[in-house]
Formats: sequence, structure tokens, C-alpha cells
Amino acid sequence: MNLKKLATLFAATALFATPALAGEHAHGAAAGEHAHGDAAGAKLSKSDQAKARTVEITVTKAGFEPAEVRAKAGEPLKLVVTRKTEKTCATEIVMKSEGVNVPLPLDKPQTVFVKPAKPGTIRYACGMDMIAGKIVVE
Ligand SMILES: [Cu+2]
Repeated sequence: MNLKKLATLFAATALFATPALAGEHAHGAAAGEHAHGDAAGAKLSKSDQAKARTVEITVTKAGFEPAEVRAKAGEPLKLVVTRKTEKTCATEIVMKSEGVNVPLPLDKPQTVFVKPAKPGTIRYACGMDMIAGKIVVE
């Protein structure tokens, strides 16, 4: 008897709680991702984000400047990327190996956190992979 009552109570609670939770999640995720455009940053811990070295990157008619950034393996980086021209197809920055794809609205600095895991090269490019630069990791 007790068990059955408990089970009923549990079921009722679960039914009650589920729609509310689902609603909150959908709302929060959509609003957050679109407002900031820095979904990439979510992968780094708060402490990594706090100690990340800031690297400014601009997009001009010439492409990404600088086209080469040097870093150390395990070093968190905060890339602040600003597109300063309409005459480019680089309206987003894509780093395939890091799962980064962040839109670059004109003249609005976008923050992209990355933490290179191992020595090598991380390519950053436009969506078509034509205009590009690289992070050289030592
Ligand atoms: Cu392109």
C-alpha cells in the first residue's frame, strides 16, 4: 500500500515537473546563444575564461589580421574578433577542429574562447574556408 502510494506521488511529481523544466530550457538556450553568438565560449571553464590571454583579430579587405597567432598547448585564448569591412565574405569565423562557428556582425567585437589541446595548427576561416588564418600551437 505504502509503495503504491509513493509510486503514484512520484509519477504525479514527475508529470508536474517535466513540462516546466523543458519550457525553461528551450527558452534559456535559444535566448543565450543568439544574443551573444559565443557558443564556443561555453566549452571553457570560468577560470580558464578568466585567465585567457586576449588576442585581437580583425577582418579587413585583406582578410584576417593577424593571419597567424602563436600560442602554447593548454593555454586558454580569448579571441576578440571584429569584422571591419563589408567587402569580405568572412562574415563568420569557423574553426572546424574546435567546433567553432561564430557570426561576425559588422563592427561588433565577438568573443571566441579556445584552448589548444596539443601542439599543431588550428585553422580559422570564413564559412567557405577561403579567407583564413591559423593559430600555431607550440
Ligand atoms: Cu569566404
